[in-house]
Amino acid sequence: MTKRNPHMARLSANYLFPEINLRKRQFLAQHPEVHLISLGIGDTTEPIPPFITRALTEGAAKLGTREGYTGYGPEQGEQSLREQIASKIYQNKVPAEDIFISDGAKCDLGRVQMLFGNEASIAVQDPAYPVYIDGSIIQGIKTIVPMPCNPENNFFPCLEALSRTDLIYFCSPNNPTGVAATKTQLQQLISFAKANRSIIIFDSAYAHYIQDPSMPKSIFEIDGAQEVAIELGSFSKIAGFTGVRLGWSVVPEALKFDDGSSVKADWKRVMSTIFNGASNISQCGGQAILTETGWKEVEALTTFYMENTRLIRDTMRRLGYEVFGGENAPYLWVRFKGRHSWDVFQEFLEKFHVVTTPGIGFGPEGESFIRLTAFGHRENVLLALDRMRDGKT
Ligand code: PL4
Repeated sequence: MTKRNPHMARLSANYLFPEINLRKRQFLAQHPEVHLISLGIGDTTEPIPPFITRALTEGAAKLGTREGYTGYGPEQGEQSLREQIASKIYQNKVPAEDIFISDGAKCDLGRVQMLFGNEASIAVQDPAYPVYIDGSIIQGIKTIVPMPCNPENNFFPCLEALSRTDLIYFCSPNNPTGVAATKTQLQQLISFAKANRSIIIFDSAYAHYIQDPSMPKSIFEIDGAQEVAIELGSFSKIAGFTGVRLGWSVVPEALKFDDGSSVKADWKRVMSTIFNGASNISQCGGQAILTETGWKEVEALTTFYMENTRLIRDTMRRLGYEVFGGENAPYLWVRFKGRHSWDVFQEFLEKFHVVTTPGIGFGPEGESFIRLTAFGHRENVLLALDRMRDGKT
C-alpha cells in the first residue's frame, strides 16, 4: 500500500473554517427555523461594483471571439497589471519585475513554503491565520516558534525573547486581532530579521483597510525590507474577489538565500513549474480595480465594511464587551477572560444566533477570545447587534 504523508497526522482533524461550517450546519439541522447571522468566516458579502463587473464580463466575452481569445498567459501575469500594482499599490517602491500575479494569497502561502524546504524553522504570530502553521506542517516543517501577541504587548511580539528562525510569518493588519503594526514596529521587525538573517513572509491581505495614514500598508514602505521580505497581497478583500481569485506576491531582486543565490529566481522556477497563471478574466477585473474609476468603487466598499466594523465595535463596547482591533481592519477581537473560546462561540450561536470564530482556532493565545468579522450585509450586522443588546452574554 502507498504510505500517507506522515505529516498529515500532525494536523488537527479539521481545518478551522470547515469545522465552523460543520457546527453551523449541525445547529441549523436542529433549529431549521432560526435565521443565523454569520460574523464568522471572513468572506466578503457585497456585490462587486459595476465598473469592475463590466471588465470581468467583457474579459469573458472576448474569449468567445477569434480576435479576443487568449490561452495560457505570461507566467508572471499580465505585464500591464503588474505595472498597475507597482504604481497604485506600491507607489513604484516596488518594480513590476518583482511582482508575480497569482490566484490569491492563500495559494501563494502554500507555494512559498516550497522555496525553503522542510528543514526551515518558522516563527508565527500567535494568534494567526491557521494556514501559516497548517501549511508548514503539511510540508514537514518541525520547528515552529510562536510569537505571542496579546493585549499586554499591544499585539506586537516581544522580539528580544524570540529565538532565531529561518522564516517569520507576519500579517498586518492582523487576522484575527484586527490590529495593524506601526512603522516603528515594522522597522524593529526588519532589524530583527536582518540581525538573524531571517526572511519575513509579510501577509498584507487586509492592507486596504488601514485608515490611519501613518500606518504602513506594505512592508516595502520601510527601508531595508527589500533584503529581508516577501509580501503576499490579495484582491479578495479589496474588491470582493474571494470567489474570483486574484492576488500577487512581491519577491525582491535583492532578497538572497544564505549562499547568495536569488530567492526571486527560485520563486520564478516554482511558479512556472506548479502554477499556470491567474485566470485571464480575473486579471481583466484586476486591471479595472486599479483604474481611477475602479479604485473609487473599491474605496466605497471598504468604507461600507469599515462602517460595519465601527458599528460592531462601538455597540459591543457600550454593552461592556472588551473589544480590540477594528480600527484599521475588518476584524474585532473580543475577550472573555477565563472562558474557553469554543464555549463562547457556542453561546453566541445558541443565544444570539450569531456565528463567530473561536479564538483558539488561531493559536493558544486566542483562547478566551472570539473573532467577529465586519463582512456582512448592514441589516444583518444591525440585527446581530440588536440581539446582543437584548440579551448580553
Ligand atoms: C476562509 C491573513 C479568511 N476558505 O483569498 P485569498 O486567498 O487571497 O486570501 C486568504 C487569506 C490570506 N491571508 C489572510 C487571510 O485572513 C485570508 C483569508 N482568511 C478568514 O476568515 O480568516 C477566510 C477564511 C477561507 C480560507 O481558509 O482562507
